[in-house]
Amino acid sequence: MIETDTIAAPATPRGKSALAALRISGPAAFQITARCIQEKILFEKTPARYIQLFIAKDPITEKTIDQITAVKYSSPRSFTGEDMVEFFCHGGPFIVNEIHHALITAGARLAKKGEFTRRALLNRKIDLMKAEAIRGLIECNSEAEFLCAQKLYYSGNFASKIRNMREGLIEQLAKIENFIEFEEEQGGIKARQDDKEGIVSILKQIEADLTKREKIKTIEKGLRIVIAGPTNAGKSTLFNTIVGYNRAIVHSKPGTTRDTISETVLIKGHEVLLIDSAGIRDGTDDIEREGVVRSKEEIEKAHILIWVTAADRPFEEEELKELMNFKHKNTIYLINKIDKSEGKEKHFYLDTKKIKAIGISLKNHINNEQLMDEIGKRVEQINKDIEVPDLLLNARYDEIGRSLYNEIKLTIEHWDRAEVAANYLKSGITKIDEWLGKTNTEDIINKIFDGFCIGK
Ligand SMILES: Nc1nc2c(ncn2[C@@H]2O[C@H](COP(=O)(O)OP(=O)(O)OP(=O)(O)O)[C@@H](O)[C@H]2O)c(=O)[nH]1
Ligand SMILES: [Mg+2]
Repeated sequence: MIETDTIAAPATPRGKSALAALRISGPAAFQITARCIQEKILFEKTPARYIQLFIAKDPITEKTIDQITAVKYSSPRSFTGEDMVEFFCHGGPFIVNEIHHALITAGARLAKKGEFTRRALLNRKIDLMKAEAIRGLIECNSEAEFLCAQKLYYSGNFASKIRNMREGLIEQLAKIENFIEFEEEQGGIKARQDDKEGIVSILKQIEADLTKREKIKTIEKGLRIVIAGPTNAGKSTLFNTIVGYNRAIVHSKPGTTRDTISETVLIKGHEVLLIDSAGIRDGTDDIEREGVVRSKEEIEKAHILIWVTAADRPFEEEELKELMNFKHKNTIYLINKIDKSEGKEKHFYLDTKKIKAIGISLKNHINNEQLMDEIGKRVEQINKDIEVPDLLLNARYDEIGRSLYNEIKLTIEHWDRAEVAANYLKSGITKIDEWLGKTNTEDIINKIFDGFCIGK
């Protein structure tokens, strides 16, 4: 499909930065740009894919806007497949606005969300799956999402992998249908067991991917690191140390923190939600008891738990009970306030339970670095343990994979009733068609592009 209008938009987010980029695409991209450049002839003569310095100006008032670099891409050798120009200017929002305004004044129109990529799709520069991969790359917040998006992006012809699976299912369907015809002549419908193997192996393939996906999903919204422990142990002090400012109230009175407090922090390049919680003890009032309930809920949801206890106080019964409850968790045990006492009894007790604790003084900065290293290592380990699925590389594929799995499972379960099995299998094939964008095409495309930003 050939678009007749020419679109323009900033390609970098609004805000102050060293550089900002803008893009223009469409049949009039070169003429419109030429009107916004002082060195019009030089621009027209500059070959495609050749970077050149220019002065951008307003096409009506001739006012100088900024010194820029611009690169032309001639159709079809561009991202959209149309004539395109990319500009780089100084990264001030005012300058970006002025250049954008100049392009609009000269005849371009403001691009809609994801319109450049949509044009690339319409012009067959990319397929639906590449468009989804681009969205994935832009949106990923975690290593897991990044690796999935990358796999999709670099898979070459990812759709052919899905088509192979579709063919596998069609083959099975043909077998069942043959069988129905053949058996009906003889008056009975009972599929043979040995024909089932092919479809069972497809089911297993999807199942393995769904398991990998589950793991990814648990950390997709970011890792949760929860600081918990008895009251007055130094939990809020630790929380403040990690976030880098006095976010939580620290006080010598036990029971200071009553609600959970959270902040996003970057640990070894990974975004992590750090949560401070109310000290665990038999609360003295309803509010404190509610706080303790919340702490326990947070402990349940934690990917990494940091248990803080104070060296100068013995273990309370409530704390020991809790310690045993979460032994299975990924836990870092801290014995804080070693400036006051060595906490020998606590170390000894934990040793008997084969638990290694770090002695620390948040006040005197003893072993703070060792602790930060340990947290970093655990965050990296969780990210390393992730296995990238073969096919279920984003939320849409996950959803389709799940329905496909159910249809194939039902097919297998009803294998002996060939007609019923054939119906389930047909509905599985419909799911694959949806995956490939053969059905509900417009809906799928709209869903993908809804998540894009303007200028992409
Ligand atoms: N001596 C010493 N005092 C500390 C250390 N770390 C924290 N404190 C003090 O211990 C008291 C309690 O600290 P918080 O960080 O509020 O403890 P918390 O575990 O959050 O307490 P709750 O919110 O009441 O459960 C404060 O007076 C801190 O200054 C330490 O390493 N050594
Ligand atoms: Mg506190």
